[in-house]
Amino acid sequence: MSVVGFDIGNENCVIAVVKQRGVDVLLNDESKRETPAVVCFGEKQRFLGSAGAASAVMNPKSTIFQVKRLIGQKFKDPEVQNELKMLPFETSEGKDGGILIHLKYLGETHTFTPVQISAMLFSHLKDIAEKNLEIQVTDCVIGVPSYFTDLQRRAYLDAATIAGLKPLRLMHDCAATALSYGIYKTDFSNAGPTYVSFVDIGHCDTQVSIVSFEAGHMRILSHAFDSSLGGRDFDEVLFVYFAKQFKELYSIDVYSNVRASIRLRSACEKLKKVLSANAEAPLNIECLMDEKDVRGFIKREDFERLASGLLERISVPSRKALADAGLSVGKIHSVELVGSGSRIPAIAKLLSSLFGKEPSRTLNASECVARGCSLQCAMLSPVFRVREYEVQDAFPFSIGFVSGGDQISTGSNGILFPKGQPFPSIKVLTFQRNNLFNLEAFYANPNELPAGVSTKISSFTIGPFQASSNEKARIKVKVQLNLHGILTVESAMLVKDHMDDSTRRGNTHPQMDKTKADLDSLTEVANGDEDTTTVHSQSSDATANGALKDKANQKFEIPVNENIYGGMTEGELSEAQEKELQLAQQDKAVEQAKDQKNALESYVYELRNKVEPQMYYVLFNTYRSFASDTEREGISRNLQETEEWLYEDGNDETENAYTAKMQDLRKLVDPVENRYKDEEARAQATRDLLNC
Ligand code: ATP
Ligand code: K
Ligand code: MG
Repeated sequence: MSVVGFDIGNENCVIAVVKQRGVDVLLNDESKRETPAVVCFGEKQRFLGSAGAASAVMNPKSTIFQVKRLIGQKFKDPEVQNELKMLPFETSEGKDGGILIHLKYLGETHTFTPVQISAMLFSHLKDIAEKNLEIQVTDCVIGVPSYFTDLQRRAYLDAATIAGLKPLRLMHDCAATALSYGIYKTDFSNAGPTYVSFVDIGHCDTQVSIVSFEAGHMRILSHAFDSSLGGRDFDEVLFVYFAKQFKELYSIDVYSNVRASIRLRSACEKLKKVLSANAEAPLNIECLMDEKDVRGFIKREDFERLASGLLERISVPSRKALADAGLSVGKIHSVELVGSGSRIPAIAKLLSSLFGKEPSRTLNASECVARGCSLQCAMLSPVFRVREYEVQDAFPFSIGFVSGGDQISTGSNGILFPKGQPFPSIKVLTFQRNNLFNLEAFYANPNELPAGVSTKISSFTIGPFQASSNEKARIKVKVQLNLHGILTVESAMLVKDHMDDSTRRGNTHPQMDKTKADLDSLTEVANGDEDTTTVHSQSSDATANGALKDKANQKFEIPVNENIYGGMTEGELSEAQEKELQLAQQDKAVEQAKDQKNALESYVYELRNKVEPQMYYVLFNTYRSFASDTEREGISRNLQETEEWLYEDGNDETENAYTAKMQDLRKLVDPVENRYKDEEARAQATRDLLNC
């Protein structure tokens, strides 16, 4: 069984696997440790990962990248609209308010959701892993940004399902990073916790977490982020600068030309990287637009000046993470800088002045998320033994519940799971109802969310059920913030006991006056203080007040219906699986045809250049008797024809067509070759006999 961790970034993906001796990062087909997050629809097949990146400029409108920005998002969200403006492919609004991507492929217009495109990427990564490990890969842990909403997390799981993966956990990027940092460290002091700040700057986002380490366990104290601040924003600063300059110098408007924009953007990204190691750097692009070659140049200090606003913004989530953790800068033992976007020297400088200490680069900046995910996968896997280590993550958003207009709470503003809640976590709500009812989950504080994100999560219909008399029934609803950070209703139970209902009423939670009539108690069953991996085994009897321990109680499971605002139905999911299978088969057919064509070409080549002189010899000289005149003519003619066919009609054919041609040729050549080989063997045997 596989224990694989995936970091699926906006720009780069990394696959790590736990082996007996430690964690390995897997190489892709190009022997690279990072695989570009690109899906390109070529003329006849899809190109995924590295191949996709290589084909991007050729197919600007059918190359999908940064799909992680779009997955589980609403088309109308203004932030999403900004995002879409920067992307060269065509999009529209889906039925569920999500995004649809339109592109031309195989002579038709195709429509895909971001979930489907992500699934293509996931399945490419799965293929890479399987090729490396030579086993089927299903169980895995996938990194997600801490700011992912319920819908985005569900969308990731859907994409994984379509790709044939089974994530044991969606793990917050920084939690994964912290795990890969903490699990091997044995030098934490016994005097108390060691606090470390992890700053991850990727291509599109910045995430900061404060983590408390003690021997044998780590606890996330806070997650903060800027979901729209990453390496690409620094590219954009350069892009705008040079676009303006080229307009003045060369009278070209790159904004009006998709291909030119893509090329300039990618040149700016390269330039930015050069500036990380050099004080100045040139930018030259041949034939950028209107057949004009362009030349530019920038100094690092000018770049830093252009980017000063972005640099300033990095300090915001850093400060917030500290404040949420309730720690002052002085308490931070070290600042660990990760994510390749952090390689800009000015970023380290800024963090250094903010935290009052030089940031460290203890971890491999581009691999730590995947490594941490693979470790978590090993810890969750029933077949793998890892050292005892406890991971306690915290959820970054407050979650509230309402039922029939009444807020349900533990006391503060309708919040059931407060921000910072360790998870997974289960809470049991008890209601007195005589009829089917609704529960509505929502993010309780819009300020905690990335801009533009809806506060709606999902709604649950509890029931129908049959109360015994005219009395209201007592319903226990078990709500879970699960290991993925997704909210679910795990179960709803109708509880019947012989105690008089009036004795129960005294139990009402004092702070829940607003819902007194409906909700008589709230019980926390488990939270992240428990080993995160053992929560699943919590039995439903494990309530804190022990009320349910009474064996006289009878419990009846009642139906729960979940309504997600967006997302895929079961039917849509299997349809997408079907479609992905078709597309993958199409790709495979094209690949196999290519392989078979290559094989035929080399065979023809071999006969012509290596074997033919020999064949000639075989056919026409010493071994004349091995081939008849007809055979000789037949082979020559067929060789000639096949060669011509390969250059013309057979340039682009199916696997079968190439195989058939190969067989035709072999049918003629093999008998002659066999006779020749037999004779050779006989001659050798005779020689051997004479020698001894
Ligand atoms: P995200 O975390 O947003 O999903 P990601 O994980 O794919 O994205 P990373 O691979 O961590 O992102 O970082 C990619 C970013 O790092 C790109 O913007 C890239 O240009 C930038 N980058 C890579 N090398 C350097 C460098 N030497 N100097 C500056 N920036 C760099
Ligand atoms: K990455
Ligand atoms: Mg990343």
